[in-house]
Amino acid sequence: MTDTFSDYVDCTPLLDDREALDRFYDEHGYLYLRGALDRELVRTAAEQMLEGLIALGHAAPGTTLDTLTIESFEAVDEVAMHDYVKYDDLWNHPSTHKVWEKVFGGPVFVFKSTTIRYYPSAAGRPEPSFLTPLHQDGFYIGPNKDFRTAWVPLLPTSRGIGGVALADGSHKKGPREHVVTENFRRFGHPVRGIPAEEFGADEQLLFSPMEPGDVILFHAFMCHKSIPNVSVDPAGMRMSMDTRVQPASSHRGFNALTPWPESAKDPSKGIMSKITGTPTTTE
Ligand SMILES: O=C(O)CCC(=O)C(=O)O
Repeated sequence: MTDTFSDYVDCTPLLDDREALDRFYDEHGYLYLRGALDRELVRTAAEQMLEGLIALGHAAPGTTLDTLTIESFEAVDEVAMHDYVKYDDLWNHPSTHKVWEKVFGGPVFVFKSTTIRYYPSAAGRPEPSFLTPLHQDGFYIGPNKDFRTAWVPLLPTSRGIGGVALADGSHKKGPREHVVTENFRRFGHPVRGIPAEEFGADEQLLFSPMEPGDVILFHAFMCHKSIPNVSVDPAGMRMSMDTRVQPASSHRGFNALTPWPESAKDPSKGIMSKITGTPTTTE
């Protein structure tokens, strides 16, 4: 696998062309929409994340989004942070639903589970283990696979700040084998990813800088991974959030219905059962 990236293609001009939008999604497995979300709503979520980091003692009072940096992602109480970031106000705002409905061609349900990310620069240090290895969300989330992951930056991202890289068209091969990768851990457990040798040399990774208001949606079988924050001069924060969206009429599984702070506590259900290797009682 190579770590040179091509850009995501901007699909915003296709938003009002149902056929072209679906054709692009079927072929590439993603839709990158620039400036599609209300920037004020995204800014509010960023401010709330900042407020949480200050309230929990990881940034000094008076810190702004321009000056924010924290020592470590892992030192922050992730469950407590969820009380500050009112992401459902963004995900379920009428203006956001209008975008989802154009993407899906009908009414949608937004998952109650959202992951919030506030990653300081790790320049010059080993790659942080809380990042994600190459994987498919459909390996971890189900039982239905008709959801799409929605990933939004709360602050501008760049090659240095990092974000998420997608393997163009990789969804077309369907579900892939995931094996334990010791380098990537969550809640102290090694996380499963797609082995490098299973990933074709011809599978092109995409990554582009993103701005608040942009959103990238991708297929449950899209192979994707974290790009670390290695920013220097200036070293900036990576702040982003991701959730999953599915047709309103589809079955609602465990991760669809369970807020992140609750699901993070239960090693026998949803994503956690896949991470801990606990036999699944509910997916
Ligand atoms: O934001 C990231 O670093 C990775 C995102 C990811 O893996 C996901 O949304 O499933």
